[in-house]
Amino acid sequence: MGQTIAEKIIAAHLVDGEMITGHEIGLRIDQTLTQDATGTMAYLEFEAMGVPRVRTERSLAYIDHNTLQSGFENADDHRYIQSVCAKHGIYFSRPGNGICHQVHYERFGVPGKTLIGSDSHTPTGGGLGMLAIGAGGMDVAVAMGGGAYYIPMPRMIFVELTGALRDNVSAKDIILKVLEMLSVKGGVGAIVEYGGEGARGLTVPERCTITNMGAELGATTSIFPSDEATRSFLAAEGREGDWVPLESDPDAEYAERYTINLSELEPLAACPHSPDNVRPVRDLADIKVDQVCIGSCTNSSLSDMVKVARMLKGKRIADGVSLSISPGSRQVFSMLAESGALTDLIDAGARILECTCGPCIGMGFSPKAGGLSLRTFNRNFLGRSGTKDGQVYLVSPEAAAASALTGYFTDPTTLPAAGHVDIPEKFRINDSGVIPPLPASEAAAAPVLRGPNIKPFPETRPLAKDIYAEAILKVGDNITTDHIMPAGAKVLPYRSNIPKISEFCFEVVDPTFANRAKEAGAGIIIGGQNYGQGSSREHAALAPLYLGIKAVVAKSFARIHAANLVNAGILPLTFEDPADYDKICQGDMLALRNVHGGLADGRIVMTVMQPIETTGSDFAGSVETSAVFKCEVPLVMQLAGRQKDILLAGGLLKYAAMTGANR
Ligand code: MIC
Ligand code: SF4
Repeated sequence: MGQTIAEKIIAAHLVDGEMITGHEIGLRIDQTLTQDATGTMAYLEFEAMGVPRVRTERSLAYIDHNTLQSGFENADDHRYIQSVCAKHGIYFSRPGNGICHQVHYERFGVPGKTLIGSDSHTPTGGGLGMLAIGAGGMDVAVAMGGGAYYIPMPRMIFVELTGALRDNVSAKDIILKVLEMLSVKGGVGAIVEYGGEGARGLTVPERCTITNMGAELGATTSIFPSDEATRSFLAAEGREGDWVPLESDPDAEYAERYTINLSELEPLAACPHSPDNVRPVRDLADIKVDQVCIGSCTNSSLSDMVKVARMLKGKRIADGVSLSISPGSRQVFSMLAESGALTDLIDAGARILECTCGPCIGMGFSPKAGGLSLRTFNRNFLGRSGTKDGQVYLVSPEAAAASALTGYFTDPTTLPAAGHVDIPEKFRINDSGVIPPLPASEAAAAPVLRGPNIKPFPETRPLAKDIYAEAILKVGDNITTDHIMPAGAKVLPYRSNIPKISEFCFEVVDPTFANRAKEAGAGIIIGGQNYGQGSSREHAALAPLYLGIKAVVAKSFARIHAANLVNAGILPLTFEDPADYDKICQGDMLALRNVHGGLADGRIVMTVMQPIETTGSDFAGSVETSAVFKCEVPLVMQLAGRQKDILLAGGLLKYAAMTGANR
């Protein structure tokens, strides 16, 4: 039987397991990346493993998420990461050098290689024909130490692109269409491969827009063939030698197939507060816009920026709009400057921000109260912009530029065409923003520099035999890691300080949660479908761990978050019958007995008790609580054997130390 592109790369990197859909497989990892917001933890974990030098072909640490440095905390994190990199064989991309995913595909990504990154948009590299997967920091730490990376073998989805994009319709509209078709859950457990005539006509940066936002489908990753377009992109980056051809076999089998005719596609927008809440831009026409943000790892390539500059050239943005532009990398920024396009953007009234994530993760540029913000980004989750009632819509750069000009939602196909932007013959190459590690001979003596904000990661514990805990929080479907562990300018400085950051846990959902959980000492969270979608941040597991959360019971989980829970030693459980979700109320007392036996069986029955308040018999009339039996709820533990062992050991780091999994 023929193979898909992903199956070929998996087969070439398989070190454990069989390629049977749903079965756990272990992959050899060629490259890793981290960013600063997840990187400090990942490197603390890597240090704890005691491996002197990374064992990958190439590992990089990017500083791109938190560069505000309002206080010593971020600067300390940057310095810590830089010193770890120098010592342990990791390349360090300085703040201002660009957003990790953009810089990585420009300068380091290689078709056919495996990459894992402690950021959920690592699949961006799939636009270059890499098998690029987002992971938790601990998994990245283990991979840096030479250990395998484990995932359930994904099913294969094929999206055939036919026809060609019309003027001012763009790659962003393709992925928004896929999100409309498949939803934020449609890609869970799958790799999405793109092909067909329409795919061949897309440049690498356009492909990377699509693979980037495949993360919002919940997909393990997305991938394009490595073809002539890939070769010319790499040649323009001075890296033609990295090119290898890659395509699926004609008789490759896919679990699902979809077709999108690009000629019929129109500009789309994802409406608040979910990337799959997609509507045509023309339906939203005439809604007033307060701010427009262009950039992020989805849409900050040179061609994205040049198109915007062409549309804005000689014009002025509307008085009621504030426009920010964050070029994706120093390469993009310097080429915009050199070509004069930057002047067109500045003259039109744009505010030029650093080459970082910026507003995408709420690092400044939050909209006004209730403000409507049009963004070329990939996520519009509640509160992520930094303004709780901000209304964030996700659009293409063309729709963003058109709307910035008019001050209202504007279908860009009603304006003159921005035209196609070809890949230049040569990009401007300047790698001075990437600092290589010290040679091994000097590394041993090099110090690791820690500031006072850098605290050790919380103690994980071997899985308890019995768990008795309160249903400390009950939440609905599609809870994102932005709900669990918010980001933004106020919280990000504490990414290396779990005790402090845990104070913000679930803040947007229930500001009393952190205190209640800590006081209770033990808690279980009840969730709906797709619990933990979004970011790879393991803080969404480590903060609950610190607050005493023992298990999360949900209708279903997002892949990276479920893995992070296991890595932190928290039990992820799913309802055998999703209707049982309705039987549990926040505040109920829950009992899981003989958890180890349940783990072995893959199933456990949870006893639910309802607390009742009884007035105590003492003279003070104090209130006491006792509980009465309510029901029993069967739960499933959908875990691979290795994950069970990780839980029993008390998390991935302890497991790796016991088994030498990182050796
Ligand atoms: C995101 O887009 O949500 C982030 C911020 O890049 C996260 C990583 C993080 O929380 O640090 C992600 O996507 O994994
Ligand atoms: Fe940064 Fe936003 Fe991309 Fe996350 S999605 S890596 S915050 S630009």
